[in-house]
Amino acid sequence: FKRDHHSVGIIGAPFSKGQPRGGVEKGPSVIRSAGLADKLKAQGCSVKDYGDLCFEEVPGDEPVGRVKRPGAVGSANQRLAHAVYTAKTEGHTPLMLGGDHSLAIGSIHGHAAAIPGDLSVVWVDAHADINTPLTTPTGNVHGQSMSYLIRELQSKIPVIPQFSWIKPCVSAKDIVYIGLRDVDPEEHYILKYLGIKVFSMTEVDGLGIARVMEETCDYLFSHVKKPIHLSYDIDAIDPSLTPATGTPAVGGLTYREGVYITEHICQTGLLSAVDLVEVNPQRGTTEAQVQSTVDIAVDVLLGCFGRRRAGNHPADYCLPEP
Ligand code: 6HN
Ligand code: MN
Ligand code: MN
Ligand code: MN
Repeated sequence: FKRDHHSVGIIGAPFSKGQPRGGVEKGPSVIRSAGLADKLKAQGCSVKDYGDLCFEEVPGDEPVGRVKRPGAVGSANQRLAHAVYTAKTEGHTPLMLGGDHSLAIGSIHGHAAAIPGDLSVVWVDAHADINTPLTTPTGNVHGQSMSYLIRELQSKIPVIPQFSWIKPCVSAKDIVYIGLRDVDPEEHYILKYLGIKVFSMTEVDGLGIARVMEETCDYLFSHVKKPIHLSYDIDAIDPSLTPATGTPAVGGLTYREGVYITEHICQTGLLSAVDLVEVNPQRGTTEAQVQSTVDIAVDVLLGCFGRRRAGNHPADYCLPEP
């Protein structure tokens, strides 16, 4: 196992229009304020902060079919795709701070465009976010992100002019879900129909997180070792720990399971881009609830970029001589 040195390219994406609740656009600022960049540097990462993206207002942004705010979602993701592409081609590991999970469309799209072959996706979430525009029960794009990206699903996706720039870039066999526990019936059908690998909370309970991560890597590495895109929805973790999020679901990952996933993926040496989404400081009822959510989000990210609970030291450390 390698543990490589990362240069992290932080991209803030203060965007909330993939769902109806205000506040999730404040995710980048609360995660930054918790000291993310300094903590990454303290553990030996280089950090380039690209700042927050600026998203345009889209007037008269009427739904297309059931899909809400297609103009805002389409243009924000196109901008994000470009930013992730740039960070990646400049040699950084893009870290996208959301914002809602519709942003995975642009993040994965930009990542895929910047690397020569295909990537694999590890999607850590209570939800599958794989509704098509025709199955979505809510019209919210944060519950549909994966459907636009999966090659095998394209015949089921109607034309949405604001999304016409999106080229499907992920194969169903290169996706692993971890933490699912709130999946719509149509989504469950899609996961089965495409044969997508899923470790729901039932598998986390039955196998334990160590087996789940071993099997995740065995599965993804069975052919070629592709760069990993980790898309981490904070609602994967139990809402008793991370309550400040828009669509909490009981029965989630413990803190230790949530961090173990990141430690394991980090030590593969294949982590190539990360999303951390759905932190919403307006959804906690107390300041302590918001703080807990943000602190855990930061710990998840530190785990992605080399922090080990056993401790760390610089590769060139020498004991002081008396
Ligand atoms: N998320 N399945 C529901 C929907 O609206 O399609 C919930 C989606 C939640 C999305 O948490 O990123
Ligand atoms: Mn999600
Ligand atoms: Mn490519
Ligand atoms: Mn979710």
